Amino acid sequence: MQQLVKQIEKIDFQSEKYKDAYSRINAIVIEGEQEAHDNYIELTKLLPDSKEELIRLSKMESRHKKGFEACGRNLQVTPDMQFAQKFFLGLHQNFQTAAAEGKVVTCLLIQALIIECFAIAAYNIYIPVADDFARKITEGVVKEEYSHLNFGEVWLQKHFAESKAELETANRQNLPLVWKMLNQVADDAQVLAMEKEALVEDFMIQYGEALSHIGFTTRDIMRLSAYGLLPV
Ligand code: PL3
Ligand code: FE2
Ligand code: FE2
Repeated sequence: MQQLVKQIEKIDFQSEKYKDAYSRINAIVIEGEQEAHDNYIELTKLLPDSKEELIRLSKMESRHKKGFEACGRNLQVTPDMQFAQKFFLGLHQNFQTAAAEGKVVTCLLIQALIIECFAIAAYNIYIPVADDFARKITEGVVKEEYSHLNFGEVWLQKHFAESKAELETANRQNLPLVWKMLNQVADDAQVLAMEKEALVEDFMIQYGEALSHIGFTTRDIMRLSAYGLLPV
């Protein structure tokens, strides 16, 4: 705690170094919220029974995007959207391919589990070191992200037996991308006083808990988590 207080005292939100790092992190979050919006809309085609709920989730994502755009404006930062689109390309393409093949389980794993857990970890670690304006926005956003994660958990739990094999394959294909993304963002996150170790830890806790809610055993979760460390 004392360490955190010292760290926050040192953060100069107006320094060129902070604003430069923020231009990429802010863009990643804006792009992530936009893609999350698009992915929930795409999912309405695969899950017509959940159409209304998915539209409700997609509207929240649009609001999150607007909130983070305001955070960038508040610091007079222009988000580097080109960088952010490249950052998400791997997960984006895997989602698109799965959606085209009607693989709803893979789509849910990518969006509702992996991306939402990534967002929850990042936002939780960001909140204590954010500027006052961004902290309030991020606190509101992260609460809603838990409900998106929950949507995926509930559906996958209900269909666990027939989804298990596809979940394993989708995890194997997509979890390594998360580590690649974390490594790409680590230096910029550090400038914002967000530790890579804390991001990894929070992500693994969220993701592991999600897998356990769906029905995987501890043994399965260890194995699935280890796949993240192997090259795709
Ligand atoms: C889904 O609702 C949102 C998807 C957003 C994904 C965000 C990933 C963030 C990784 C970057 C770590 C720094 C976060 C800083 C927070 C402003
Ligand atoms: Fe969101
Ligand atoms: Fe979300």
